[in-house]
Amino acid sequence: MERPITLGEYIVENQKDFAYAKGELTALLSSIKLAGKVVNEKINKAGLANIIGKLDKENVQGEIQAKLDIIANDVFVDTLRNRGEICGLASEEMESFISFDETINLDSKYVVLIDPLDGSSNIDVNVTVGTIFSIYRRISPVGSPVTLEDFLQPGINQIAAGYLIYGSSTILVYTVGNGVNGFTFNPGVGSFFLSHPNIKFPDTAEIYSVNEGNYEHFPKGIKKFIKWAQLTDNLQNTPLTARYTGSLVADIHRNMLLGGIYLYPQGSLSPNGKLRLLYEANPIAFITEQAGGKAVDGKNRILEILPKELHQRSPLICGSKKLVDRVENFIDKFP
Ligand code: AHM
Ligand code: MG
Repeated sequence: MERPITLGEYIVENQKDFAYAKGELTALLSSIKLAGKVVNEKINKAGLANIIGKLDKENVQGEIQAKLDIIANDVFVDTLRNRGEICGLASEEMESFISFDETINLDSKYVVLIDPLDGSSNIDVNVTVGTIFSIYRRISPVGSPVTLEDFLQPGINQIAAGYLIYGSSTILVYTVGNGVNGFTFNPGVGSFFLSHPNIKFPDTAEIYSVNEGNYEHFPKGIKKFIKWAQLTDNLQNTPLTARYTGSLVADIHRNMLLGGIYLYPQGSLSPNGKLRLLYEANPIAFITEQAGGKAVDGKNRILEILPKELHQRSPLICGSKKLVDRVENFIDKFP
């Protein structure tokens, strides 16, 4: 039997494949791994530690924050600040970005964008949640405080992106632009082990994931796609299977392993969709493309959208290429 490879070993062994083959990025991924372990531990104990439930506070987008949202945000911010590999961070949970200029981190080249706890409305009912991250090279000169433009980069500039999925197992999935790999956490040993090498969307694509409660508010092309998915003369000759958890990471992870499509389109209830371009759509689009899939907003490739603000929303249609192509055809035909 082959010796299992830990995430730490894998990162070091594959350093040469990184776009910027320096130890800094390796160290940064290790810090994300460390923060992920801490958050994982807190999620596992949430029901015991009285940290489920909501706070009286709203985040910058007017959404009620759960206690674990804030805890997860603090864990990632503190870990990444203390370890010194990045010069700035922006989070879905914080109004503005942070510049780590009070520390030595100004010499770093990288910024991180993060959704520390995605799908947090699922926490109280013990359903899977996730953390989503992406890493960019700063645009402003090294040695100066970071600026907004360091964060408002199109997704094609991502150096790395990934997610942690806190499900029946905890898995860290990431890409540095040469494929996607997944590592399952062994809590007994305290390490992540390579369990899903070179993830690719399978040829079969049998699942669609969308909040169908919003059906009446969707554009015509999306409605046509959903009806087509339910017919027996679609690509599969059998209706597609509907699966939707309300946790983006869970829906994306399943669809990437089994073949399928995730849709959060724009509609009359949410004219720009719901998901955040920088913290959710871009990293998921990078991973999806690296796994052989496709991610669009209905008109444009997600990774080519030029962001204008930190908390910008975007529709997201992403998954197996042939299903995303099919949605685009319906949108063209039924504008
Ligand atoms: P969050 O970042 O506030 O958790 O919101 C994002 C989540 C996604 O994980 C999920 O796909 C989507 O919102 C579900 O939204 P809805 O409940 O409108 O279907
Ligand atoms: Mg989120």
